[in-house]
Amino acid sequence: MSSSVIDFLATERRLGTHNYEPIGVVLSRGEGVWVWDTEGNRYLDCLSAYSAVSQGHCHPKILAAMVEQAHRLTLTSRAFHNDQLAPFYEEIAALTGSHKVLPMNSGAEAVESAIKSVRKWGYEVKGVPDGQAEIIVCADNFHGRTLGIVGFSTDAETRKHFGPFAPGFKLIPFGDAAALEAAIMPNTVAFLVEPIQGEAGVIIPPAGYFTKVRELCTANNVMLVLDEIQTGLGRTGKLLAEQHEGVEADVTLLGKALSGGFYPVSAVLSNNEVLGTLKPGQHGSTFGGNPLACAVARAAMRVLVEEGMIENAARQGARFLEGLKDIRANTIRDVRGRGLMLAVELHPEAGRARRYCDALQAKGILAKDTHEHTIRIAPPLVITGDQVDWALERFATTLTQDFS
Ligand code: IF1
Repeated sequence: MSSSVIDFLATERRLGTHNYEPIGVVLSRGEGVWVWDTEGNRYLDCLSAYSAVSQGHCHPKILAAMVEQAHRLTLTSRAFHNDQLAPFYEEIAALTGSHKVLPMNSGAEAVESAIKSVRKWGYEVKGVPDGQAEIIVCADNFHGRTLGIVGFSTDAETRKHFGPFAPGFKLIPFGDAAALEAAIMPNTVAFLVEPIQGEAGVIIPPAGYFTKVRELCTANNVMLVLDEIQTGLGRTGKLLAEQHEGVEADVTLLGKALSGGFYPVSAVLSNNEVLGTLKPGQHGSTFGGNPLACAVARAAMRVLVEEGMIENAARQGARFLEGLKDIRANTIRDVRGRGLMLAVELHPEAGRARRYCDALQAKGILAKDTHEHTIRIAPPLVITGDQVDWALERFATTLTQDFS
């Protein structure tokens, strides 16, 4: 490792908070599916910043929109109107079929905002006694890192020594509609769930699960809140993962690729019944709905659709999944995915997934492990068939490599 890389890492260790254990690479440039490190080595990015760079690194049209807007107006706060917010509302509502939009910044902020909104709806519309609203969530969920959210995490590392936590959440197993039915009580206001559990290791629910979930939520006047922050905007081969299930959420959360990786932009998408409960002064954010965020998000949504990225994710995702399934390696326990949201789960005796990610790095692929034994694979949605094949060759040699 060159001295400059060691300097970067030493400085990060000396001054930075050690809340990540990154793969040993210092990146300095990105373009499309490729990133380069400070030594000039090129890598195919199979993480896309956890699905935030779905449009490919430094997409020129999103960049141009950002630069153009940055020269004009970046932030006004919502104390004043700006000329990008209404067009952003129009375009995101048209794209997703939503009727009301709440613009926020990080994904966790969108999740927290949704929790506040459905609780308020519960008290003021459904008639739940004040302070008694319950929200059902799933084991192995990942919805962000704020105190409210980690309070209902089942991952010890995510919540250890951060308490005390807020009440009002009930845990059920993911993928089990009967458990949801049994958990719904008169004070239940919402079911908050990922269409596919990302951090848990790309866990896809049984066919028909969300159809039953939708029926149960409708029958019990419970808001279905789908966290599409990772699965949304084409990642699974459809605009929204809910479309694979043929259902419509009452509240949909977007983030990450909503900006193409240029800027923190998230949104809560719903209707007036839910978001209409938020009155002036009851919720907000300094940067939420700022003109720069809106201009970037408008461009990010535009290129996603105009450049056929969603269809490409379906096509190349199928190719990638088939190719992974064709790899004959006794290290592989399971291969799963939908669109370009894929994962390879290793047998525990194959060793930690991190070791395989390090080996992939040496072959020019950047991928990230999750929960010890799973390698998640999520390249930008602009990946070509040839690039998928190039990646598959390297996954095949790495997964059949003897690390003993
Ligand atoms: C980290 C995980 C992924 C998300 C879903 C909300 C959020 C996320 C489904 C919050 C964010 C990020 C957070 C980042 C790593 C990454 C992650 F490993 F943490 F779990 F993708 F799987 N809903 N996920 O995936 O959005 O506030 O981050 O904008 O915290 O390490 P955010």
